[in-house]
Amino acid sequence: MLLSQTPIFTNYFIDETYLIRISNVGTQWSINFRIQNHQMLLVETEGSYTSQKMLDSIDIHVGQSYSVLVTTNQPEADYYIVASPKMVNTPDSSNLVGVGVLHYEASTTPAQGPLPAGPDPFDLDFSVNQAKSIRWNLTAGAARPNPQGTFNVSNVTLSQTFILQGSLAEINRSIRYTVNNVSYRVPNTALKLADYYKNGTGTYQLDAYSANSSNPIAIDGTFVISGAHNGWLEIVFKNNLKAIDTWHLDGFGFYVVGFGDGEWTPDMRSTYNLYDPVVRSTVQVYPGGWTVVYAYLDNPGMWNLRSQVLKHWYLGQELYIRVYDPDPNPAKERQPPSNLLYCGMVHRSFYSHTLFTISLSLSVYLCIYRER
Ligand SMILES: [Cu+2]
Repeated sequence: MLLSQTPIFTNYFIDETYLIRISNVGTQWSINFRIQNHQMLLVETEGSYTSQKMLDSIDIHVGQSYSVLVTTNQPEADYYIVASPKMVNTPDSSNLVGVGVLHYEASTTPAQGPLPAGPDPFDLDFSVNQAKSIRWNLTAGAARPNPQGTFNVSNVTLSQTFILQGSLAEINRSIRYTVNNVSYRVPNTALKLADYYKNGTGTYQLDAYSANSSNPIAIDGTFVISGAHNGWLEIVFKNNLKAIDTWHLDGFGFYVVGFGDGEWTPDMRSTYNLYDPVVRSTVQVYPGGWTVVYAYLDNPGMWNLRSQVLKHWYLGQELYIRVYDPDPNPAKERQPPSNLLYCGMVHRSFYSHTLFTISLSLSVYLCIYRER
């Protein structure tokens, strides 16, 4: 169901329980989602079973997904379904407010009254407290995240800590978004090609920018950090912006262990939830606050870490984590396909030229050898 100003009716039978999967596929606004007169039992997020919680409304940030169970235990009628943006005041008639209708099959009564009210859109405590309460379901008999079925991260040894601050900056008189004051510059050569054929030379320099502190000045750069293969990585996301940000990591689910306000310091580790953190792909970072995740880097590759808020991402708030495993076993990372497309600094003529040079030298050598 796409929530829009045009309500979409769906047939729900009374006294049944429905699973509703809700995704925020927007590009800018965090939303609060609710259904008039109905509660939702939260059961899943981004592939992980959550501890089950009855909710009146749920905050869903850009790029996030949840599953909820809804029981049609109300009088047969129609009920409003609402998705309203956070961090902005909107009247019910605003085109930023998505409205749908939950229609009981036998209903002849249209949805009535004002739209169900959600929390104050500026009440970030509501949002943070709800986020902290979303935890791994320790009793669901489902697949568990890596490695080897663990869900408890209280006794893992951290190999690395990244402290990444999302900010706004001006670079060459244009507005850019940055990570640690570096705005991502998309290189002419695809990173995997540059990595595989040229070890990055001419395209990026591994670990050229700090993964723990902000560059003294805001600059453009192709930001690639090395991640320790099979190590536990702690990522502290800091948000210097006035908006709620969300971060997504390709290649891994991460354990959401902490949210906080103001400065993050190592002392904050004592506040983490290491017992039952939920594993997900996308996490929100509140304005002026921080969010911490753990990721187990068992997947070799060149992985994108980015803001899911389109404006932030497009204007530079992203970087890559290079997780390298020298083992050529294709079960870990496949070799490039034979029909690989080349671009930028890596092109086919470069290889035919190299092959030509090699075969020419070889034939010259053979000639000289034969003449002896
Ligand atoms: Cu992804």
